[in-house]
Parts: sequence; structure tokens; C-alpha cells
Amino acid sequence: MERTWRWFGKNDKITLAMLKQIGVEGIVTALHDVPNGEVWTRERINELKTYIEQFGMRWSVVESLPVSESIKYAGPDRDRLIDNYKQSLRNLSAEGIHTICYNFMPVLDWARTDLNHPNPNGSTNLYFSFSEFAYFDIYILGRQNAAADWEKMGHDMGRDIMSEVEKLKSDMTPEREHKLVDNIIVKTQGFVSGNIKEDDEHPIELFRQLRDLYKGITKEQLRENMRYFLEAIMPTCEECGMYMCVHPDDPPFPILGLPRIVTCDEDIKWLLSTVDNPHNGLTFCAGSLSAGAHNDVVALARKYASRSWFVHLRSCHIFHNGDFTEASHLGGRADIIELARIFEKQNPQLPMRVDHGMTMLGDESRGYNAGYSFLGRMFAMGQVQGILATVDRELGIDYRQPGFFD
Ligand code: DNO
Repeated sequence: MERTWRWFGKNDKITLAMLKQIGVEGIVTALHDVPNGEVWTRERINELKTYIEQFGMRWSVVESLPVSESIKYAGPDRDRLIDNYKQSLRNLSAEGIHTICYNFMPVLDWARTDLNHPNPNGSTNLYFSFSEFAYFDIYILGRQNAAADWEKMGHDMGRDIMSEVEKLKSDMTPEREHKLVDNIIVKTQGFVSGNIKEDDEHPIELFRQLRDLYKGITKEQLRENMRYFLEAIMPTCEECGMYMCVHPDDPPFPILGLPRIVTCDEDIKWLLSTVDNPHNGLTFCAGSLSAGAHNDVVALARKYASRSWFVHLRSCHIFHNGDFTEASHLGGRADIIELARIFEKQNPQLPMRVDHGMTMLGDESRGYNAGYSFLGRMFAMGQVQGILATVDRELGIDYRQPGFFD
């Protein structure tokens, strides 16, 4: 696979010159300063693309060309926003960029409760605690029906989440509450979706307003809105050779009373068959999928490799109580060695990035985006490059990064 890296643009503390040194071939990025819903112009795309090419790399994948909330909940302006989306696709294609990662998660993109959870080896990782998330939902967001939903979730998991929440409540401090809000809806969101930003004064209020836009939207309705969006853009994708890759929901189960529709085998099957067009494909995010105990990640890869146009390599560990954390790239539920075999066989040119990495060896004081450390991701990238070189030799694929002087 093509060794790519998610880079957040010219303000990213990790520079392209640094990435060149660690074997990165392609860049995954977006025009992060264009507000959601606006057209990405050819000039702006070309300017960033040219900048990347000066470093001997290419702009391999757009992550993300965001789908506006109004398209997801079928607001009155969705057709206008879909037209803008199509125009951005045409402009990207005219500049030679043909792979788009996007997601269809309502309001909240990915969710974690702790961004610095200690690992036994002294590094830290991202962590999702059901009881802390439930506390946020019930006592901070104050969502109607939240307690009943968590009661049921606890029952289904064989875990007394509500007692854990009450225990948390008795120990809670304003600082801890603030941190939880920051982790769940600010620090993990601003840089990916732009819905809520670090300098928003009332993130909770803003979040409630966004959530209310989805009142009454069921899983079926959200699926219907996704089908509508995909059918509307497919002719443009065919015309300009654009490959859409939906990112699975992270975590892969419904949260905050909002439906999630890219979480498991059945969802993926629905998505790829409802709009059965090769331009409607998948970002195979092994990390998001492995956070769901219901997912057998290797089996999913075997089944859907032929419709995956972009791969995220990462692996989660699920604890006995159901909480999950991000494991090392050589551990956890996603067998990255086997995934590398499957995808290398499928297409050795497929763009792949290591996803989140550990925070380690000083990463913690550098102010990187949550999950997007430098040393931790570089360590993971080294491991994955080794896996790929080995798998390539096994498969007789010509390894594209020989030693410098070969
Ligand atoms: C978090 C990521 C997500 C993902 C987008 C894709 O690190 O997995 O932000 O990139 O949802 O649209």
C-alpha cells in the first residue's frame, strides 16, 4: 500500500520535510480553513497540491470533504449543499485528486472520554469509558431519555452502568467535568469537523442545538438521507473518476440517542449494495471497526477489500467491561499483519495511513491534535512499514522503498 500520513496543512507542527524523512509517500489532508458547505476552489486546491509536490510527495487522499449536517438530517438547503459538494469534487478531480474520505456521523465525529490514558509502558493512548460517556450524556448534556438508554445499554452489556455513573457523580469536581466536555466535544472535534471549535464559548449549548436538528431521525431515515446523497453525487463521481470512501462510525454503536449507520457487516453491506457503484466505497478503518466487539475485522477486510479505496491501520483493545482503548499497532483486536496481507494482495497502490498513535517521549508537550502525535505515529509507521516490507516479500511484490543506496 502507499504509505500516507494525515497532515493538517501548513500550520501543522509536523512539517512535510519531517514526513519525507520517515518514508511517507503520500499526504492525506483537507482545506481545513474552508467552512463546511462551501465550494473548494481549483485555485486553493492547486496551491496546496503544489506545495505538497515540492517535497516530492503527492496529495493522495482528501480527508475529509465534510458532508454538511443539513445533508445528513435532510434540511431545506440540502440540494444546494449537495451541488456545492459536487462542484468541489469536480475541482479536486481537475487537479488530479480522486479519493475522498468522508463520514456520515450525526453531530459528533469520533468520541473518546480520555485523551491521555496511561499505558503500562509509560506512554498514553485514547480511551472510551462507557460510564464517563453516560455521565456526560445524563448529567452534563441533560438529554431526555439518556438515563433509560444507558440503563438498557448496561443491561445489554451485562454491566451496571447506572451505578457506576452514580459513583462518578459523587466524586465529580467542576474541573473533571470541564475536562470531560473538552475531551468529548471540543478537543476531538474542532480539527476534524469544525462543528465545535476550541474557542467556542458555550460548546454544550452549541452541541445541544446541533443535536436538536436530528429530533425524530431514525436509523432508517438517516440511511435514506445517505442514499439520497450518494445517488445525487454518483453521476459526478463517474464523470470525473472520483472514489468516495465512507469512514466507519467511531465508536461503531449508537450514542447520545443518535443513530449510527456505518458500524458493522450488515451496515456496510447495505451501504455498498443500496448504491451499488464502484465509486461508492469504503475507508477501511481497522481502528473504528475493532472498537466494536461485534466486528471481526479480518473477516470484514476479506469481504470488503474490493470496495475499499483507502485504509486506516490502527487496532483497539476492548476490556472485560466493554471500555476500549487504542492498542499498539502490533496488538489489539485488529490483526494488522493479516490486514496488510489482504490489502497488499488486493492492490499494492492502495493509500494507507497509520491512524492515531500513542503519545510518547515528549509528544505530550507539543500540542498535537488528539491522537495525532508525531513520535507515536512515527513508531507505528515504522512498525507498519516493516510489516509491509515482509508481506511484500512473501507475496513477491516489488518493495517500493529499498534502502537509500540500492
Ligand atoms: C479521527 C478520525 C475521524 C475521521 C473522519 C473521516 O481521528 O478517525 O476524524 O478522519 O471522521 O471523515
